[in-house]
Amino acid sequence: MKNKEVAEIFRQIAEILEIQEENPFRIRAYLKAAQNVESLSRDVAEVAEKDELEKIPGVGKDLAEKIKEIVKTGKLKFYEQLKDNIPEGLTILMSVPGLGPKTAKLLFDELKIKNIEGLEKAARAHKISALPGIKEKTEENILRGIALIRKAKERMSLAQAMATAAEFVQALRKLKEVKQIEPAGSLRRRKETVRDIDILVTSSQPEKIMDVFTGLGQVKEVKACGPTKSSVLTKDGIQVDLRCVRPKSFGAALLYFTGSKQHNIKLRQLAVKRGLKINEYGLFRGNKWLAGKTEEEMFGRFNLPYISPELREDSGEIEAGLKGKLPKIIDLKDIKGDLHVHSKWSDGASTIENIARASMKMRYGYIAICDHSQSIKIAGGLSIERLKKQIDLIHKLNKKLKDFRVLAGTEVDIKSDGRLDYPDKILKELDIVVAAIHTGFKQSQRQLTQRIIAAMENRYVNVIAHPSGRLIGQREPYDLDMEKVLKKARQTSTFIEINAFPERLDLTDINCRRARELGVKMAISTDAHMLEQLRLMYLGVTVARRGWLEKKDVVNTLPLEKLLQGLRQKR
Ligand code: DGT
Ligand code: CA
Repeated sequence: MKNKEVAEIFRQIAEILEIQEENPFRIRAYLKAAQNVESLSRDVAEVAEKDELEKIPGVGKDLAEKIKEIVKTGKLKFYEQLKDNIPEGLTILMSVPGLGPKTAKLLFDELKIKNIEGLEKAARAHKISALPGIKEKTEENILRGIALIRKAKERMSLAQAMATAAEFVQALRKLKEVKQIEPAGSLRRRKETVRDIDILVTSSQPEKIMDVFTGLGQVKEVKACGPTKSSVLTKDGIQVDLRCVRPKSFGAALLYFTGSKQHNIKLRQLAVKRGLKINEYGLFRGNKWLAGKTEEEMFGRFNLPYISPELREDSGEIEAGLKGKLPKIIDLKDIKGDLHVHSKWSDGASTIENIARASMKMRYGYIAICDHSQSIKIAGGLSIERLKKQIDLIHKLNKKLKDFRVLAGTEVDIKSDGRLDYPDKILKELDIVVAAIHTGFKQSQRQLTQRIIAAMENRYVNVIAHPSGRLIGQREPYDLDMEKVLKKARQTSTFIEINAFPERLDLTDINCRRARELGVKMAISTDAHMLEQLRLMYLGVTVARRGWLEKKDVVNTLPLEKLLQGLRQKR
């Protein structure tokens, strides 16, 4: 997949343009295109081949040409030229999250810092805050940014892991020697980030499989090759381990290599208590083989029901299973609609009608159009007049559609003082109001928490979108008292969003679980800016599953009428 490569180049361009004090709209265009290319579920090369690049939001003629060039040559002349104009050390400094291009330039010029190590040293020695105009907090931010990059280098996003694993599984599944094949590890548990990809196959002819595996086109380096385990590095630098066991041990191996390690340890303790031995080959009493073919069979031997991989974190799932108290976690097919989608009216790519038709094909019953509000100009926020027009259009469209409803909504900005970006008299006209913070991330915990609470106190606000504001690997969550926010959500009957965008996944799994304990209802939404992104719903559902959520905890599992009741209950 070239998607990451393209996104990376576009991000770098944006940074260089920023240092050159270029037009912010132009900079934003690159960032936006980067994000959208990265989130495609298809390979961007394939999109280019079909000549459909311009369907990607934020990608016009110019960027489409640039993507084509990257896909074809692996490089971009425009970017190379830009880079030639600025020293490499400066590019490195600019890649640190939280370190703006201007400060980077200052550090490069004044302190002659040229790499991450130098930057870290200078920050620790407080040489940076000694410079005029630099706040003490900057050093803290830099160190956090460095930690973030190091972490991001070690772990990839779940979406990327799933895409990479799928390529390998697809290639290997075709072999007649492969009996069963299943990705395991943190990927199968759907953790939000994944260190390496573990794949399990069963076969009685492992050599052939390992040969094919290590010879696949996406492999750059073979780290180990043997009949039971091989490891490779892909061209993207991702490690993939393939393990081969006999069919008889498939369940035992799948259980073992899915983990988590802590979950395995708990199971082993249970086994020991019963005088049994458990490993990746099976469950044994002495040398007698008791089980191993399927996971169900393995769990059954411990009087446990099947525990979904997403729950296997040793966070109470085994205890709950023994008591018969495991939740019946939500499933993708429970979802009846998407409550946060952008159209062409703001910064999305599609017309409202096309979004509606695509949603109907997904067997949804409704979809909420939530474009940006007026002050988010950079994302084409709607003036009150335009929003009124949009509402009219949606009402007309609904008359045409059968058994489906487009909800008129907004993603209204919560301003830095907690006020909303639209007056109540227009919010009142909407079916659903989603509110979110887009600026002022550096406010104090008290201020940020208060802003969100103020928004929830508004009787028209139904959902708080991407509540923590984090971008995985790029931006830490802002400083929020999440406990307070969740309690207020419960008290005001405001729903909390689980944003399914790959780098957001926000609310996080852990907070979902806490929200559920507190009786808060959640909405799983894609925040889609193009039709294809409606498919990201599955990622949001994985977060919900890891957060132990059931169908009843998620409002967009409700049929239309019930959902509408839920939306009106605050008014
Ligand atoms: P990751 O790769 O850091 O995202 O997380 P995992 O969970 O995929 O970890 P990994 O790849 O090191 O190992 C895969 C699974 O193998 C892990 O989830 C559980 C199992 N495993 C690995 N090492 C041990 C161990 O020392 N003891 C036990 N009981 N299980 C282990
Ligand atoms: Ca792993």
